[in-house]
Amino acid sequence: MVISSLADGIARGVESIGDSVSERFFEPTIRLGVTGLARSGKTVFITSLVANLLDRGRMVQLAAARDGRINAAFLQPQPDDTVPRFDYETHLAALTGPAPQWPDSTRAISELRLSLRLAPSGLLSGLQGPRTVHIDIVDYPGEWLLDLALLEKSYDAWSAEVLERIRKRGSARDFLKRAKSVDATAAHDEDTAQQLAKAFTDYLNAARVDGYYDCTPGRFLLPGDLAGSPVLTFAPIPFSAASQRGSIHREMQRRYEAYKRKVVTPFFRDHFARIDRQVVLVDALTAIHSGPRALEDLRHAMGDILGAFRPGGNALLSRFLRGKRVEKILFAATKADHLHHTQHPQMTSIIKALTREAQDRAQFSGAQTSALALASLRATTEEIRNHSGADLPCVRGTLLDSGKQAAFYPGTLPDDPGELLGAARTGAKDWLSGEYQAMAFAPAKIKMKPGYGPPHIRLDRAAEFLIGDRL
Ligand SMILES: Nc1nc2c(ncn2[C@@H]2O[C@H](COP(=O)(O)OP(=O)(O)O)[C@@H](O)[C@H]2O)c(=O)[nH]1
Ligand SMILES: [Mg+2]
Repeated sequence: MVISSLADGIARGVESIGDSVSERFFEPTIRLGVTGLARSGKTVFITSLVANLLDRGRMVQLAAARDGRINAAFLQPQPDDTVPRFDYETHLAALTGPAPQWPDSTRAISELRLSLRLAPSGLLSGLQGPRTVHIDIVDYPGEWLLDLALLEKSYDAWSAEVLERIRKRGSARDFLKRAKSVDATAAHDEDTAQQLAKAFTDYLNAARVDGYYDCTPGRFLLPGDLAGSPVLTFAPIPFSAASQRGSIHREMQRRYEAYKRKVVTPFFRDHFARIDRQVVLVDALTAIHSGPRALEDLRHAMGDILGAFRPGGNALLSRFLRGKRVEKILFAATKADHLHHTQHPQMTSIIKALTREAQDRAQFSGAQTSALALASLRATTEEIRNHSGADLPCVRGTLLDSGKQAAFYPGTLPDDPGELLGAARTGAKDWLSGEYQAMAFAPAKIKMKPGYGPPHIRLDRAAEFLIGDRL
C-alpha cells in the first residue's frame, strides 16, 4: 500500500524526534531479550528480525503482517540512556552490502527500539484509532547468565569448584601451575594479581576455543569497558588456612565479591529483571560438529543459562523480579541454512532435547516455551546431488575462507536426538554413526527488493511466537 510505505519512509527518518510524550501514556512496550552464547547468532538475528519487521514481505507467518494490520514500522530512540544502541545500520550494511560480510562480534549489552503502528482490531476497532506497540530488543551475552550461579557462592567455594573442574584440562595447565605456586597468605601485590588474572583469562579464552562453554566469570571473556579494572583482576587460587588482612587471598576474595556486587547484580536487577519475552539462540550444529564432549558441555551450559529463568531458583533474583516473570521463551537452533530442510525436524528435536529440563521447568512456572530451527539470514540454497547412486540433500553456498561456491552434505542427523545426547552424556570420544561436517558460508549476495527484508528461514514464526499475540 502506497500510504503505509510512505509513512514508513518518513517515520524512519525522524528517529531523533521521537514521540516521548504520548509514549508515556499507555503505549504498550514489549521488552524482548535476545541471548545465547558467543557466536550463537544474536547480532545476525536482531539485524535480520528488524529488517524483516521494517519490510515485511517475507513475514507471512507473522499474522499481523500477513493480514496487513501493521501500518508502519520505525526505529525510535530507546528508553535506556546508558545502554549502547544496537548498531543496526552498520550490521545491516555489512550483511547486505555488495561484498556481504558477517558483522563484527559484539561483546556487551545493547538495545534497539522498534515501534509498530497497528490498525485497530477487535470489537472496539470502530472506536479506536491506530495504536503503537514498542518493541525494545535487548541483546546480551548468554555468558552473563552463567554468572547467576556466582551470586550465592562464596569466593572459597567458587575457587575450589573451578580448580577441581579444570584440573585435567590441557588449556588450563599454565594457569594451574601459576595458581599453585602462589602463596595465598602472602601480602597482596598487584603484579601477582594481574598475572594470575591474565593467566586465568587466557585459559578461559582457550577453553572457549576448545569448545568448553562453562567459562565464567562471563565478563572475563567479554570485558567491554571493564577490561583491566580490579573487578576483573582476580582468579581462583588454592588456599588452606584462614587468611590475613592484606593477603593475596583476602584481596582476591574482595574483588570476587566486588564483581558480584558491581557487575553481576546490576545486570540482573536493571536489565534481566525487566525482560518480558526471551529468545535463547543455540548454535547446536557447531557443537555437534565439534563432537560429543562439546555437545555435552553445551547441554550443561544451557541448563545453567536457563536456570536464570526458573522463578525462585535464586533468592536475590526473586527479589529483583518481585513476582514478575518472563512470559514466553523461545529456544531457537540457529544457522539452519547449513542443513537441507528435510533435516530441520531432526534439528528441532535436538534443540528440544537439549533444553528439555529447562522447558519443563518453565512450563511448570507458567512461561510458555517453544523450540524451532531457524536461519536469521539464509546463506545457502538447497540441491539434491547424486553420490554413488544415492540422492543426498545438500546445501550450496559461498565458502567463507576461499570465496568459492560449493555444495555440502553435512551428514545425517538421527531421528532420535537421544542418539547424540546419549553418546555425549556417557563421554563418547567420537560419534558412532557418521561424521558431521563443519562448514562456514559467507553471507549470500542479496538483491534487496522493495518491501522485502533479507531472506531467512522461520524468522517469521519466531516473531509470531515472541510478539504476535500483542500485535
Ligand atoms: N549460515 C548462517 N550463518 C550464520 C547465521 N547467523 C549467524 N551465522 C554465523 O554465526 C556467526 C556469529 O553470529 P553473530 O550474530 O555475530 O553471533 P553473536 O556472537 O551471538 O552475536 C556469524 O559470523 C556467521 O558466521 C545464519 O542465519 N546463517
Ligand atoms: Mg553479537
